[in-house]
Amino acid sequence: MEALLEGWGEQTAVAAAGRHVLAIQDTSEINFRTQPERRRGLGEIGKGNSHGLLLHAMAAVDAASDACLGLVAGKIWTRQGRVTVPHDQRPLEQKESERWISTANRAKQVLSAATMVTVIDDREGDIYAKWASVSAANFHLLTRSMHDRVLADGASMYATAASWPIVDTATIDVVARADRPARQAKLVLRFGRVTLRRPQNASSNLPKTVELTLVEVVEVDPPADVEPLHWYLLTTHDVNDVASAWQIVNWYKKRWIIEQLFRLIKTQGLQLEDSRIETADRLLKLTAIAAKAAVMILQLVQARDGRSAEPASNAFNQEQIKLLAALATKYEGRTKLQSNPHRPQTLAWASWIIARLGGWDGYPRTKPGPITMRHGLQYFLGVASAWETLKDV
Ligand SMILES: [Mn+2]
Repeated sequence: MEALLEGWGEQTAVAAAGRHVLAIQDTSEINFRTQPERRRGLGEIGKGNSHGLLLHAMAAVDAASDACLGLVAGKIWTRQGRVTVPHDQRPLEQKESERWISTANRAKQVLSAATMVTVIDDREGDIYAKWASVSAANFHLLTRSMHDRVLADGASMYATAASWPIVDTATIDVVARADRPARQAKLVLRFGRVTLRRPQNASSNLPKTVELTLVEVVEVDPPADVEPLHWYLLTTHDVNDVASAWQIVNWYKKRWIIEQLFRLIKTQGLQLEDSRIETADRLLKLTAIAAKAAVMILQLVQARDGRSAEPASNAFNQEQIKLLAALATKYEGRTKLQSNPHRPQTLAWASWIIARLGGWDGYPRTKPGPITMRHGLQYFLGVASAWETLKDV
């Protein structure tokens, strides 16, 4: 398991060199079917009414292009029984929330060749110990605030933000979700500096205060029955003007890429939750492999239009790239329309080949999706491992 998780970051470390990397982390519950007499070794998830495991993953994304560069680090576990000591009375290292900090710290090593890193977490990652201990030069944090906080001067953080002037407005398209239709939302923007006071339940080894930037975006005049958009984004980045405040909002919006990865693992590609493997130990390993495969699928789908200049090495090693080139000749069509239009050794070129292996006809009128890429990858990785084996015979 350790080796599988280590392996997540190997190619990512190389791909990250010289870039500003958004290191986006989140947790997803993987639900497996069990019966009371057959739990497959799996602990409780959700509200305790289902069984499965938890996948915490961090993905690296190029801040300028949105290209997914690979997985960075993470953790996969299943719960053993129920914890009886209340959350507040446990030291951080005994809480599951420790993962937000340890994964961010691991990113410092894996992404050491990046020019800048911004770790992005949803509200669960709003932990004082993280704000107080993780950031470093060119290593930033950006997290949506979980709850109001007391500032060093005793004031409420949210009330303080409300006293700042509105510096800009914008109208954005909000996509439809199960619980709400698509709409246009009018947003107002404020930002400023805040000095957080160490909460009472935080370790007294941590600094008494931490200074951060707070960017608030809030929807005005929302339609009736709709919960208005309201984000308080805390970050270690300096924000001195309206453009950099919107930049923070835009980086935070990239968080959906990790949600997309989880969808690829579960419902939109790999159907991991349908696995029939019987033991938790093997399901944990399968999940680590599925996460890596989901990243490759995402990279291939992202590259299919040929608009990026990303190299094939973001997803494949040198041996695999040689094999891709060998297979490519077999799939060159009789017509120009059916030939690989992308520069060799690019990710777009690899994407075209994998899609062909997955059953795509090569005509640009249809675009290969995640399922096609999954089939192509499965075939390709099978051939690659047979090739590896035969080489040494
Ligand atoms: Mn989350």
